[in-house]
Amino acid sequence: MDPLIITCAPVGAEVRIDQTPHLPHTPRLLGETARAIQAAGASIIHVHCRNDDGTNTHSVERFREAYDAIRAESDLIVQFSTGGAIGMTLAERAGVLELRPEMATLTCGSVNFGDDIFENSFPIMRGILKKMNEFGVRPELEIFDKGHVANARRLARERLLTFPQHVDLVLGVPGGLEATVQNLCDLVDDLPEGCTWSVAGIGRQQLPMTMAAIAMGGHVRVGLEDNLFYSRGRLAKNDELVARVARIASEAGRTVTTPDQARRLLGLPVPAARGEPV
Ligand code: KMH
Ligand code: ZN
Repeated sequence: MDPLIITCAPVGAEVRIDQTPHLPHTPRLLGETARAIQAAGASIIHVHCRNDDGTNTHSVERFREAYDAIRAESDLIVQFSTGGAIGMTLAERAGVLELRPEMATLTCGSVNFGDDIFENSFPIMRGILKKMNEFGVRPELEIFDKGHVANARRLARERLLTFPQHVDLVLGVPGGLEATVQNLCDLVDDLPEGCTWSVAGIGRQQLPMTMAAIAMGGHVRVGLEDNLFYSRGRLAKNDELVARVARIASEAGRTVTTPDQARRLLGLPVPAARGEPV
């Protein structure tokens, strides 16, 4: 099996700052988190931004500050969210792509999201992909439900996307596909040839989905975006969630990637400044 790529999603858009003292809601805190999660074994950081008061923002300026802070503290692959928060417009969600992060998410279809709807109509997905293609940003395909894989194939037929790609299977969102090993296997079977994949299990499903992915040869996403708790009643820190994945992987005989090893596995350029082939 390939070494394990750990993605950390440390912020998200749904967790409130009064729910946990561990949410890195400012660029400075994101920089500190980047350093800590890389030391713990993460290779990719999935970025959402907040204002100082904890409210959501997708302002280009705030993302620029966050990007600079993460870059100053780590070599992590920086993956921007284009999902943002429920209700953001296409222009807001796609605007941050002008900063040319190495990766950004593309959610491949609409999905019920608790009592809300996370809207990803074909016009929205096309709009995001056009900006990704314009700015040379690699998508990570976010799959919340079975039909989302078919939607991604349709976007490929429209020549807005090529395969293989890296895919994140987000399981256990209230309204999306449930986090079961059977569902995970079905989705993985359905992915286009050559795709790499990780799984994000929501809430208490984070740990079992992590273990399944490690055993199956997939990759793993953890972080406070998906799960607030380390164990029952005990709030998690992002770096300790990452460290736990690395420990379990090690017990199972899988090493974790460095960020540059992850870049090679995903076919992303390795920065020449580190003496690696581009
Ligand atoms: N916050 C969710 C509505 C993404 O980052 O691209 C969307 C989300 C997906 O988190
Ligand atoms: Zn996200």
